Amino acid sequence: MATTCGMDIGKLRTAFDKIDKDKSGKVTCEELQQVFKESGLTISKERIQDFVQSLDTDKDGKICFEEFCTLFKQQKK
Ligand SMILES: [Ca+2]
Repeated sequence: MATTCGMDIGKLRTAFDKIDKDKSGKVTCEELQQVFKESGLTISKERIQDFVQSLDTDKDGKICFEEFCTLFKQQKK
């Protein structure tokens, strides 16, 4: 069974799909900012771009599902 450090991959997928509003399979800075806004958090575009860059291992400027999963792997340490 596929798990990511104890996290259910299905739950991660659900969370990812929620952020990925246009279902492109990749999360953009704009989509992330929208999610934070809906949560009542105002985070500057610069900070979101830094965050995306820190996860963006293939440097396409977007977060794919695989990159999204590494966020949870890193947090476990
Ligand atoms: Ca990427």
